[in-house]
Amino acid sequence: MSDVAPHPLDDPAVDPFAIAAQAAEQIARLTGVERHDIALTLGSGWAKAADLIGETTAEIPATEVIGFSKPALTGHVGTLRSILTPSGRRALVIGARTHYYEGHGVRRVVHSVRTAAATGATTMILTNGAGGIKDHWTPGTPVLISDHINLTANSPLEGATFIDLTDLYSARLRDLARELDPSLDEGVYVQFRGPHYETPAEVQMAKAMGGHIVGMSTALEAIAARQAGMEILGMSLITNLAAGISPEPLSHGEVLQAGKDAEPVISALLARIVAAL
Ligand code: 8IG
Repeated sequence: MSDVAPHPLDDPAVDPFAIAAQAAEQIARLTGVERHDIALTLGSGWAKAADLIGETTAEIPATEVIGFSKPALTGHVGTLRSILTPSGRRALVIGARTHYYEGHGVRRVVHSVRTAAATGATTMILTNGAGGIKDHWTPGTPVLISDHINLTANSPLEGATFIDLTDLYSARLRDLARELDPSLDEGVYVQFRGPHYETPAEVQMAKAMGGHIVGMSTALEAIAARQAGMEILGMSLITNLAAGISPEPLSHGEVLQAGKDAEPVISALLARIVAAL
């Protein structure tokens, strides 16, 4: 479509960190907040947290900021919110996630994380809705991500950029979350490309590899967040048992409903975590 403007991140000659820096400047101007301290990406089931972590002082459509793409899914809000927390910290809430399965490349997937880092955020909270491999995780269970297995066969790092991923998901932040809710379980997140859900055989493969959670986001974002030097907290809302773990087939409608039902509880939990950071 020749009437669509080319996306800046699609030009290999463009430095993605320069675009992220420009995006951060635009956010500072549009929100009137010079620097943010914490950033949160709210995935399916987590959006209500934005209303609970503090006072929203500005909300802007993500498409007004350079490098952000139009949301692929309705129900994915597509805004950036600046929130003042009760402890006086500035949180940037990213309600606009670009998924790898959209096929626009990894640069666009991790642009929000790089932008968050460029706004000054040193903590990155990544949330998602996902499938559970542990059969006692009923739909609506929030779990901490302890580590990940990246099955996308891709990386946000370009060239010979070697980044250590030991303790990628901060043990300190997981401990802090568990202090607030000792019942929180944790598991290894396996990112598949999607957008199809896994076959039961693929879920068994993920389990045999040491995985506990299956999803379509977060791992690539976490790598970019680590590259940017941020401390990362990852949380999944288990909205369904992964294919074949329960005898029932997966339904997108049920996934959405489980997310809706759990939303008030997990959003309140996330708000308490942010308050304790
Ligand atoms: I919500 O079962 C949600 N997202 N890969 N598998 C994968 N992603 C998911 C699933 C799931 N449920």
